[in-house]
Amino acid sequence: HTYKLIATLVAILNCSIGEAQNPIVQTNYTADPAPMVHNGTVYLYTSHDEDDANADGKGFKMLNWSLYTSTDMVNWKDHGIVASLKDFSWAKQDNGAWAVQCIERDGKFYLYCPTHGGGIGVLVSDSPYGPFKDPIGKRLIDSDHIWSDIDPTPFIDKDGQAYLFWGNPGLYYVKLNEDMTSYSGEVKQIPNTIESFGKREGEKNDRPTTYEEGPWLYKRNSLYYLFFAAGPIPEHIGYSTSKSITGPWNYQGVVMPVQGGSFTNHPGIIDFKGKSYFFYHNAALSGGGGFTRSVCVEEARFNKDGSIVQMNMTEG
Ligand code: FUB
Repeated sequence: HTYKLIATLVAILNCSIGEAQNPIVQTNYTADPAPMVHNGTVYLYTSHDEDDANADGKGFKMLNWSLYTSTDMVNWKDHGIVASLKDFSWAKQDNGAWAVQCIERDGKFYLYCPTHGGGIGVLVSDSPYGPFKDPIGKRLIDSDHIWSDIDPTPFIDKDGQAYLFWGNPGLYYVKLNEDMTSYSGEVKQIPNTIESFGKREGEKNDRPTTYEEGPWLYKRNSLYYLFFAAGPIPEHIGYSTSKSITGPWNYQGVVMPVQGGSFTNHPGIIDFKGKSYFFYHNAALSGGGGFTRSVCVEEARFNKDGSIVQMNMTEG
């Protein structure tokens, strides 16, 4: 009887304090979750799909980026818009404020921002809440494949070397300098091989592998993980692992299958207070769709061999 009682109490506690409500944000359309853990708080930066995105038939309508925080993964505080295309003097307002990611280095917070069709910029602040300012006054990534320059994901390796990965359909990276606002060397491309990203099924186009977009770098024990949005469209989430941040990457399979009514999905993963959490987006809010999305989260579980347990989207 005692064991049964304890088991019941644990189950109740798990329900009441262990699970977030999906979608996390119920008052705005949000997408492209970019969680960051800093000093016991989860800072969740998101894209913001405008309410009237479906009105003119032009697709994505995204002008700025939002921030939500939590200290318990249950209650989330809305900090509103923390950065926008207007923060870049060189960006056009009809560029897209697509998937951002923030990283801390030496007490400063660097927000890598794609301006779809206009290159990738970086904003800096002394605080994760902003205000964020453009320290260089120009694009950080200004390549000759500018339409590919989306979904930047920064990562600082154990030797202190910082990297920025990004791209659709190619996956590119640079070595960031210590200032985090410039880089050294050439833009490199990760070879888009079937061994690295799995064979693409279905769609007849020039993409040989499942890699689509939305890379997210993560390290667990000594293994590097590259999560990504995978094709064919509608997207699922796949992942690859490597012993080194620059590869070679080995395709491992599906993290989250196609679900949720949005033709895109976008991964973000963190460790927080002894658990791992996998963020993604779908179309679960009322009025939701491919251009009016909602950020959600699941607890992520790993097997002893480092593989991740496949997840389904949950509601409520
Ligand atoms: O939100 C706009 C784009 O859709 C993102 O950059 C992609 O990752 C996809 O989620």
